[in-house]
Amino acid sequence: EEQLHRIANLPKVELHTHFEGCAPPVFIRGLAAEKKIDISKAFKADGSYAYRDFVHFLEVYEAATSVLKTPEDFARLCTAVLEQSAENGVIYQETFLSPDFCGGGDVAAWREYLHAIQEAASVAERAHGIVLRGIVTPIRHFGPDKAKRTALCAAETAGDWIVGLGMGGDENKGKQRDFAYAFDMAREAGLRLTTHAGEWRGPEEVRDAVNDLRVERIGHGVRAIYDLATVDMLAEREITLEVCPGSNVFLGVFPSLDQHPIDQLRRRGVKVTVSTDDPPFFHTTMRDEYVNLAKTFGWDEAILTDINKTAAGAAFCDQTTRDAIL
Ligand code: ES4
Ligand code: ZN
Repeated sequence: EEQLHRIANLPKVELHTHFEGCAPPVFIRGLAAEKKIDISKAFKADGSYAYRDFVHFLEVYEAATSVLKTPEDFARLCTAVLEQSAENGVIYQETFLSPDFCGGGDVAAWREYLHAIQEAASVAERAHGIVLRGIVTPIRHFGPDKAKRTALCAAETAGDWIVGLGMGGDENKGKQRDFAYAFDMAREAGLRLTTHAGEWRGPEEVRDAVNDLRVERIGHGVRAIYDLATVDMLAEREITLEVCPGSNVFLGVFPSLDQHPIDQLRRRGVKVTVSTDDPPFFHTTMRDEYVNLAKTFGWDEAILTDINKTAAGAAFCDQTTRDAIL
C-alpha cells in the first residue's frame, strides 16, 4: 500500500504522447460548442470519446482535432494538457505535434502555432515545473508527400524546443522506407528520430524502422516480441522503446496487461520506457500506468525509477534540460 502510493507519486518522464490526443473530452466539446461545430458523433452518451477500433480511432481523433482552429486554441489546449500531466507527476513530456493540423503544412503558419504553444508551455513550466518538448509528426496515412512538407516544417523550426521527428498514423499503410526522404531531411537538420512501429505490424516492421529510417527510438515496438532475434537487435543497438501498455490493452494489441510483453522485453535487455499515448482516449494516466505495472509485474520503486532514468537518457532535449530532470 505504502509502496504503491510512493510509486503513484514518483516524478515521471514521458516520451510518447500525441498533443491533441491528450485533450480532455470536455475541452474538445467546449470548443466545439463555442464554434458551433457539431462533432457529437465523436462522443459517447457519458461524454467520453467513441470509436470502434484503431482506424476508427484515427478518424475520431481527426474529428476532435478539427475544432482546434487557431494558434490560441492550441495554446489553450497546451495549458489544459500540462495541468493534467503535472497532476500525474509528469516532470518532463515529449509530445507529437502535426503541422497538418497547425496551418496545413505551411511553414509560416506552423511557426505561429508553435509560438503560441511554446508560450503556453513556458507559463505551465513556471506554474507546475513541467517541461514540454515537441516532436514533429508526419502522419503515415497522409502519405510521403505530406510527410516531406512536415519534415520541412520540422527542419525550419528545429532547436531547443522542437527536438525530433516522429511518424504516427496508420502503420498498415505503406512502408517505413517510403518516408526515408523526410527522415533524412530531419536528421540533416539535427533532429532526433523516432517512428511508430510494431504496434500493429510485427518484427519486420520494427527492423525496417531501425534499418530504413535509422531511428534511435521506436513508438511501441512491442510486437518485436514475436521474434527474439529482433528483440536482441533492439537490445544490442540500444534502441529505446516508447511502450504504452494501457493504450495497447485498450486497443486490443494484447488481451490484458499480464499478457503484455513489456516485462519480457525489459528482462531481455531492451531499453523500455512507459507512456500513455493518448490518455483520455484510452482511459489512462501516467499514475495509472505505473500503479498497474507495479501490481501486474511486481515492479518496485527501484525498477520504475530505473525506467525513468532510461527515459531521461533517451529524451531528445539538450543535456542541460536533461540534467535538470533526474
Ligand atoms: C496516432 Cl496520428 C496519431 N494520433 C494519435 N495517436 C496515434 N497513435 C498512432 N498514430
Ligand atoms: Zn502513439
